Amino acid sequence: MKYWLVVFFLWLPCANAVELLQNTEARTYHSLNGQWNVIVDAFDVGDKRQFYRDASPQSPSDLLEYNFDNAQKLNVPGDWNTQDDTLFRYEGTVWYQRDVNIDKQAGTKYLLHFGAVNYLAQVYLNGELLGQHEGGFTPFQFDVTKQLTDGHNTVVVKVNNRREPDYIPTMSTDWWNYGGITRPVKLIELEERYVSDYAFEYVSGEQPAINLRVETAGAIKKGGQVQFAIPELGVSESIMLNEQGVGQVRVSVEPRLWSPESPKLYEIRLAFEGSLITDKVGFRDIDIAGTEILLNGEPVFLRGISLHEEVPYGAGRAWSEDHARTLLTWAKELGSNYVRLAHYPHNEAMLRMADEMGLLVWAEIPVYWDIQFDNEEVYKKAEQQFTEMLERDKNRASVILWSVANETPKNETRTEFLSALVDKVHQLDPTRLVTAAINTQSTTEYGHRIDDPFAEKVDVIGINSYCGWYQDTPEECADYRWVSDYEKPIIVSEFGAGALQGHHGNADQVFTEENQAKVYRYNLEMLDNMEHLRGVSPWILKDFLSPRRPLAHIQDYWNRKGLLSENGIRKKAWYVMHDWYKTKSDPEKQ
Ligand code: GCB
Repeated sequence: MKYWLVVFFLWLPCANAVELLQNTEARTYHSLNGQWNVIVDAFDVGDKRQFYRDASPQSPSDLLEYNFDNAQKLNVPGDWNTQDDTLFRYEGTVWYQRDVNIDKQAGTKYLLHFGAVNYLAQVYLNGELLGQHEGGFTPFQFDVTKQLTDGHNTVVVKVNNRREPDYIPTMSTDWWNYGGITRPVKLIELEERYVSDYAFEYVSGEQPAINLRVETAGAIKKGGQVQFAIPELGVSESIMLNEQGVGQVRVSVEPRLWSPESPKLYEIRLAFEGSLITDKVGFRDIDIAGTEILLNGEPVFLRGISLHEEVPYGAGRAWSEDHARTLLTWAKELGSNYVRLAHYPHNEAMLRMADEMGLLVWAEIPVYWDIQFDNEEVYKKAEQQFTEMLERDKNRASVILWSVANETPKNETRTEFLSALVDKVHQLDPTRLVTAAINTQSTTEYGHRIDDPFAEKVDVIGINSYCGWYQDTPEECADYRWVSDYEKPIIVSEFGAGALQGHHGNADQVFTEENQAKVYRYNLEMLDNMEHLRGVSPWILKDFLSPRRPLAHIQDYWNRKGLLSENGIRKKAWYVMHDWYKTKSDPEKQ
C-alpha cells in the first residue's frame, strides 16, 4: 500500500482539525502530576455554585459552601475508584483543582495538555473556561498563553464519568468505568513557532525511502526551515516550509527494518527555531496479500494476547511506563509477538513500550456492543476518537491494525455506520490495516460461517468466539469447522474461559483452572484447523474488574478469564497457550 501522495494531501486538514501536539514527552514542560484537591459533586451543584472560580471567602460573613484548600486529595494521574473506597462504584462529577505557580516568559507559548480524562472534562484556568473534551481515552490540550498569569494560577477540571446512551462507549461495558484524570497532565512551554506535528512513513520497494511530513504552528511569520537528522543513517536534511508552515522530504535510505524479532528504533532529530525534538522511530512495512498478512514482505503469524489497561497488580487504570513494561513483559513471556490493546486507546507509554520491546499492536476505539448507530452525532464522536488516537500514535511502528469496533449487532444501520468509519480510517491512514472484532457468524450444519456483510469492508477479519464457554462443550470445539465468505486473513481476536486462580477440581467444573485449560486445549485444536488463520489474541492476559461479574467467592466483580490472576499469578491455561505458541514460532527468528 503505497499512497504517499494521498497521505500528504489528506493529513493536512486532519492535523489542523485535531491540533494535537506530537510527542509531548520531548517538549519542555511542567508536570502537573501529583496531588490535586477534589470535591465530589454527586448532585451537580458545582456549576451553579461556581466551583470553577476556586474562590475563598472575602469576609467572615461570606457564605461559600466549598473550599478546595481543605478538600480531599487524589493523585493525578489516577482513577478515583481505587484511591478512595467510597468512590469505588461512583459515577458522576468530581471537581479537581490545583495551583500552578509559574515564572511566565514573554514570547513563550503555553499549552495545557491532558493525556486522558474519563469521560467528560471541562477545563478552567483562573476561573475562565478553556473548553470541553469528550471521550475517556485520548489526549487533548488548550493554548493557555493568554489566560496564564505570571505567578499564581489555578486550574480546575470538572470531570464526569456518568454513562449516557449517546456516548462511546455507551451504557454497558464489561470493564470498570474508572473515572478521573487518568493520564499525565503537562503545562508545555513552546517557542513562538514550533514543530507541532510530524509523520514518518517507510516506503519499501526497489528504491526504499523514508518520507517525513512536518508541520509547524505558532506566530504568523511563515516559511523557514526545519533541520531533520537520523544520525545513525547519516541523514541530515533541511526541510523548507511552505506558506502554511508545512514541509516534507523524501530521503532514499535503507534502514534496518523494525520487527518483533529485531525492534530496531532510530533516533530522529528535528531542530527548529532554537528547539530540538528527538524521537525514536522504527520503520517497517505492513500489507496483505490474499489471506496472508505480510510484515516487511514476509508472512507473519500473530501470536498474541488481549489486554485491558489495568495495573499489573490489583485494580486501577494503568498509565505509567513501569505498568507498560510489566504488562508487556508478561505478554512476551507467553510467547507473544502481538498484543490486542482492548477496548479503547491505551496510554502512550504502552505504544512506545511496544515499539521498544517488539510487539505488534492492534489498537482500538470503544465502539463496543450496541452504541447508537443511528445517531449522526455518535458517528462524529467515533471519528473524533479515532482521529485523536491516530494523531498520537501514527509514528509507532508497532501499530499495524486499527480496529473500529467490537462485537456489534448485524444490521444495516450498524453496517452503514461502520463502513463509513472504515472508509474514513483508510483515508486518514492508508498505511495500516483496518480490522474489527466480529461475533455474528452464522451456524450451519457443517460449522460456522463468516458471512457478516461488514466483514467485506475490513482488511483483516477479527473473530470473537467463546466455544466451550458461552456455547457448546469444550469437546465440541475441536469439531468446529469455519468457512469464510471472504478471502481475507482472519485473527481470532478472542476466545477463553473463566477460572479463579487456585480453584482446582474436575476439568468439567466451571471456574476451575483445569476447566479453563481444557477449554483452551480444545479451542487450540479448532484453531489448528482454521483456514486463513493469521493470528490469535485470547481473552485475556489478566483478570480485570467488571461490574457485570458478581458471582460471590469466584468472581467478586472480576472477570476471571485472565491467564494470570489479578496479581499476576499464572493459571494452568497460561502454560497451554505458551506451549502452543512455541509450536507457532519460527526458531530461526528467535
Ligand atoms: C467479549 C467481549 C469482552 C468481554 C468478554 C467476556 O466478547 O468482547 O469485552 O469481556 O467477551 O468475558 O465475556
